[in-house]
Amino acid sequence: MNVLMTFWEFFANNFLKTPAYFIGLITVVGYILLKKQWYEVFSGFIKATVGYKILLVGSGGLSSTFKPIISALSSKFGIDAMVLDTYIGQTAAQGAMEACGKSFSQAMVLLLIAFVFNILLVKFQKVTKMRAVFTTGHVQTQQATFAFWIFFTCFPNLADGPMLVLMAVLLGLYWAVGSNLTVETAQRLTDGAGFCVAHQQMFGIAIYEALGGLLFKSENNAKKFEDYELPGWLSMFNENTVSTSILMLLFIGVIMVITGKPTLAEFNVAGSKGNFFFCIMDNALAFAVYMAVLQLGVRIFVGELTNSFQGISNKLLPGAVPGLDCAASYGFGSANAVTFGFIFGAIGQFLAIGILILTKSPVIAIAGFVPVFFDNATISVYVNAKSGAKAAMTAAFVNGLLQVFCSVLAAQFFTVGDVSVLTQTASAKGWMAMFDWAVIWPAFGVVMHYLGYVGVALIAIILIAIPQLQYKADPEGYFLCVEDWEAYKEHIAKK
Ligand code: ASC
Repeated sequence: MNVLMTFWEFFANNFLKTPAYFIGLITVVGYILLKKQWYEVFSGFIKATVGYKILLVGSGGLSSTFKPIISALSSKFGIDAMVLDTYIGQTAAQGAMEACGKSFSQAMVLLLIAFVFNILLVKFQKVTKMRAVFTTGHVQTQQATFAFWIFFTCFPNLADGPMLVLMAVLLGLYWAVGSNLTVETAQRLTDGAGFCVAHQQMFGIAIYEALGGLLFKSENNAKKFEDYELPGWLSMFNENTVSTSILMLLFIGVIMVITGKPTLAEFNVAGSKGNFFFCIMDNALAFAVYMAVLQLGVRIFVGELTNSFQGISNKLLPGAVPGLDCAASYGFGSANAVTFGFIFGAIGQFLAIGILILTKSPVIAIAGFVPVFFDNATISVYVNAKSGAKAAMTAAFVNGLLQVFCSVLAAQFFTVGDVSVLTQTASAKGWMAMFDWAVIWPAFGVVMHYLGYVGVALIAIILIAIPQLQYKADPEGYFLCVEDWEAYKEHIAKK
């Protein structure tokens, strides 16, 4: 048992929690199974890992540039509140767990069992119809901690062993079913790049896409961001780098002017000690820079991963698809969808926070960059591809509202005695305000809170049924979609 735990800790710390090496490892295993030459395996590892690390430079750069600006804006208004952020949310949930005598390593064991369960569900996909394996370890760590907290508040007296098993069943199902839900749409967006989404808004993508299809035009009739051909001087907006930069100059510029130079300097915003105009320009233009970096990284690693994954999906896990970080999707589709998703999501969040303040809500939330940007941009990219630009902007705006309102309610609802994610030190009051964790998991929690074990069974049954229904809708195309994208396209055209 000890040897197993030591191995797991090594694996979790060096591979699972650092997706760049995990993706590299998958590439190596895949190419070995495909019996490639050693130098092809080696160069595959380098390209997959370096490509992923470049993606991280892009997404990390976005976070490190805009996080302090958003924090400075909140502090300008003297708001002491819980932060809507995945990392602060995780710290808060961990603090709450520890206050109740549970340890973080229990969440890591939960992660292990749920991950193995995810793989088993895919292994038996003939029965389960689940095709996707989660590979986004840093997100899985956050989710394991959060799932632990939500579940524990519903069954505080359950012994550790049974609790871990029940939690792992739900979390493993959530990973397998959620990422499986995004297979078709990710294949459509990327024209068969061979991955799906393994992040924090997988149900969100499916729900907003379905609503977009109902309320807006769909597929070929919808006007997407990339379809707008602007005339005359406006044509400069047709170029992504230009449009992104101008939009960010306006949006971030307004935020920075409202916040003011002294507050920005307090939060060490880059350039805030120099000329204010250039400080604004520097930060706003950084958006276009990091987006370009991120997309370069995606282009480098996705091809490698897809090719090598055929080894895994031929030999180890037939018909499996790797689930990737949401940022991998930004390498495809319209870059303007990313920018507008961010802006409209932020407007929704700011409006919701304003309403909380005006109505004197007992809990006030402040925006954190990860949910405002990554959640809304991802939803916008997918909704744009399906139902066009208007649907994408609407979805991001509505999502911004939900992120705030639902997180505030959830943070207050899930308590054990007087411990909650709000009772920690001020630096760690938070909730993971990504769609699935602001809406779907709290909904699971409410069901479990009121129905107990019946609720757990009910959620498991619903999750198990989802891929079955997807399969039923198109039994011929369902596995073809991942096995042979070109043949799938022909199949869909015939239908
Ligand atoms: C998250 C989280 C991040 C980002 C990143 C996006 O949920 O914790 O660091 O999104 O995965 O690329």
